[in-house]
Amino acid sequence: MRIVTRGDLDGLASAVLLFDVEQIDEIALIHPQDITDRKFPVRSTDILVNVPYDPNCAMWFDHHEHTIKPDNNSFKGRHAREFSVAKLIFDHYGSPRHEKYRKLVEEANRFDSAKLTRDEILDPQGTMLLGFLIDPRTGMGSGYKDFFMHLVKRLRTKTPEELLNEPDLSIRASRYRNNIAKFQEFLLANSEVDNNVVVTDFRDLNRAPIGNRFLVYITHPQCNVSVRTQWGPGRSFVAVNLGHSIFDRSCKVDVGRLCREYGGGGHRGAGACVLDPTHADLEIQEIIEQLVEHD
Ligand SMILES: [Mn+2]
Repeated sequence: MRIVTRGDLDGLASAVLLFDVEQIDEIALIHPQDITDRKFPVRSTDILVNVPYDPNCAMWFDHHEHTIKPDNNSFKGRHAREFSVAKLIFDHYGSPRHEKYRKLVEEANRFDSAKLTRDEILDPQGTMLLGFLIDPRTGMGSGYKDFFMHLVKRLRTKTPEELLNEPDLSIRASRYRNNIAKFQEFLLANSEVDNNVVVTDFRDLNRAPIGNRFLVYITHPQCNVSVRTQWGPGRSFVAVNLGHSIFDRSCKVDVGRLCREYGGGGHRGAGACVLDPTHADLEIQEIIEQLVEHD
C-alpha cells in the first residue's frame, strides 16, 4: 500500500506507525489541496493521512474539517477531532507494536496543536526540533521528500534525540539554529501590522528565509493572528497561510473556514489557501479585513 500524506511531523509520526501495522511499500508527499483540486490521482491501495478524503482510497485518517465527506461514514480508517492524526492512528489500532512510539505520538500531538513554549520556539530540542526541520514551511529547501523517507525508516529504530546526533541531522540542525536570529530580523522588517493582524509578505524574495512558522508570534506579541503570503512554484499561484497566535489565543475567527471560502482548508487555528495571482492582492486584503477586530 501507499501512504499519501503531507511532509510534516504529524505525517512522519503517522507513517512510522502505519509501517508497523500495514504492508507499506511507498510514500507520496503532497499538498492537501492536490486532493481537493483532484490533481493527485488516488489509487485503491492508498492510505490517505492528514489530507482530504477521496472515494478511491483504501483508508483515510484525518483530523481536519472538510466540506467533502465520505457518504455515511462508509470508509476504512478514522476521521475525528483530535490534536494529531498520529494520535488517531495510535488509538485506532491500539497495537502493542506501537507502544514504543507513545512518546513520539504525544509530542507530535503537542507539536501539531502548537502547544509549545517560547523556549521550544526559540531553541527547540528533540522531537520539536525534528518537527521544525522537516516542516516544509520552515524553508529548509529541496530534497525534503527523500529526507522524509529516510526519517521514517530511522525513526522505527531510533528516538528523535538519537537521530539528531547523527551527522546529516546535526548539520541540518545547526543550519536551522544559525538562521533563527536572521529570521527574526526578516520578520520584523517584512511584516505589517493591521490592528490585531500581522501580515508577512515573502513574495519579494527569491528564496524564502529559514525559520519556524511560530517565530512571528514572538516578534509580534501584540497580534493574535498571522497572515503569510508567498509564491507557489513558478509563481503560478500565491500561497496564503493563516494562523492564530499560539501565545495569545483570543482570535475568534475560524481561519480554516475562512480559507475554505477561498478554496483552501484547515482548522480553527490554522488554515491555508492558494490564490490566483491576478486577484490575489484583492483577496488577501479581504482576508485581512475579516481578521481585523473592530472595537
Ligand atoms: Mn495534522
